[in-house]
Amino acid sequence: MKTLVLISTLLIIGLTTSNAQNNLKTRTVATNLDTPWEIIWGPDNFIWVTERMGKISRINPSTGAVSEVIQIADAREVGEGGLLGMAIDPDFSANNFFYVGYNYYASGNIYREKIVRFTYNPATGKAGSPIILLDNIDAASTHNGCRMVISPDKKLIFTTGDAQVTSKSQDVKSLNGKTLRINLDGTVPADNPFPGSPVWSWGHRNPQGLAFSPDGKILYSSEHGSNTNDEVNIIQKGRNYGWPQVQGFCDNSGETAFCRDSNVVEPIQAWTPTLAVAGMVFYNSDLIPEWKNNLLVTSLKSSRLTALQLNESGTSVLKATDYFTNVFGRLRDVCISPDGKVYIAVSNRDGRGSPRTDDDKIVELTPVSTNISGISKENVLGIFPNPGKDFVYVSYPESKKTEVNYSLFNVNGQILKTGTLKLNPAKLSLPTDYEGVAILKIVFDNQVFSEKILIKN
Ligand SMILES: [Ca+2]
Ligand SMILES: [Ca+2]
Repeated sequence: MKTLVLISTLLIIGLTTSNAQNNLKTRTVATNLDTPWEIIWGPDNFIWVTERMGKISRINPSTGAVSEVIQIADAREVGEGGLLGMAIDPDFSANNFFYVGYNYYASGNIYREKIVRFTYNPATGKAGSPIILLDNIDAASTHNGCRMVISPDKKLIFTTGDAQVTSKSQDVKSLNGKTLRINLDGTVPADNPFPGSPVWSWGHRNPQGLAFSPDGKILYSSEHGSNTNDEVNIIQKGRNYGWPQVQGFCDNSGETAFCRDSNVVEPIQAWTPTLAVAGMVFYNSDLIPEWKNNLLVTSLKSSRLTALQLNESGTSVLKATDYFTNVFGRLRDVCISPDGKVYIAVSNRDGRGSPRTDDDKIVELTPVSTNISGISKENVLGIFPNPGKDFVYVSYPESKKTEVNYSLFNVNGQILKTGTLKLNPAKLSLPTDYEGVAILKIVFDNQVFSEKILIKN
């Protein structure tokens, strides 16, 4: 009976998660982490990770080996607070600076948030020399925001939550419920909207995702809604995003007057029921073609990765597709390697999840080589003769020396045959019981290549 229940459960999970991730394969990179909050592909080609209890590590993406960089002595994990966001200086190779946001106890045991710069020592693999850039931001056991990015013009941009006092979000003198912007030395940029203030945008509830478009011109922010309306916003200088008067779009009678009078910016995407949206990235690689020009958004409660396909200018969402729903559990953050591999951080040990064996994990997502729809680069493979009968020759770029696996599909995506191509060019025998267009697909150098073959028998 137990087995039957398990099988049924697996079938249900299988059904609810089918299709969308069929083109992807997963690899566990690291295990036994505790609430990884920020993951970044570092300039040293390691994955840098913060864990909420105060630890920063570098993870070797090939071996999964975890090297501790620092345990921040005064970081305090309370509820959803602790060590949270991190950003690495764009001039890291010269100055070894990185930045973190975390919660701590100020004098009088008052829970606060601060932004601190550390210096990494490549010789020892450790970090130290903390310099406080901004501190005494109100904190609470929930709603601490604290996602962090560095803009192309080298400003540190980070989010704060309302720290459970909703009125702070509309108070431009408060640092809570805001997107904040400071110089990398902690001073306030001269072009901020309020002279001498880090406030860049306001009216936020608990934003925990930030990502720039590839050209650096659009800043996206994800934000936890209350019972309704998780949001993705485009952050503009000096603008009001509505909380707590407005949730999601300006779409009910209680909101319209405030939206008009306060020139509220509406989200580009809202979810009701809420997913608990967290970290996100802008995907612009060719490795996973279906994700090009998509925002990849992790979610905790809904335990999935959602791909938001954007219009060409990046200003609106055309389509939302869910991946890996309930496959790993709660997902906190996502990062991308320079060659387009995607990494997600599982967060089942955060006090709200159900830890599974080896949690928490970082998981790598890459394309499956043998699937029709993960395509791909064309006009790279040479096919001759084409149309072909009995066999064709396949040539591929000279950089490819060793043998490669191939799959041949019909136009419905069903496999006609699979095998290995050894020489370059290689002789490929064609099926004798099939006539029409077939699609040859091979993977090498972490890319998928495909070409049509017209089979004439
Ligand atoms: Ca809003
Ligand atoms: Ca609304």
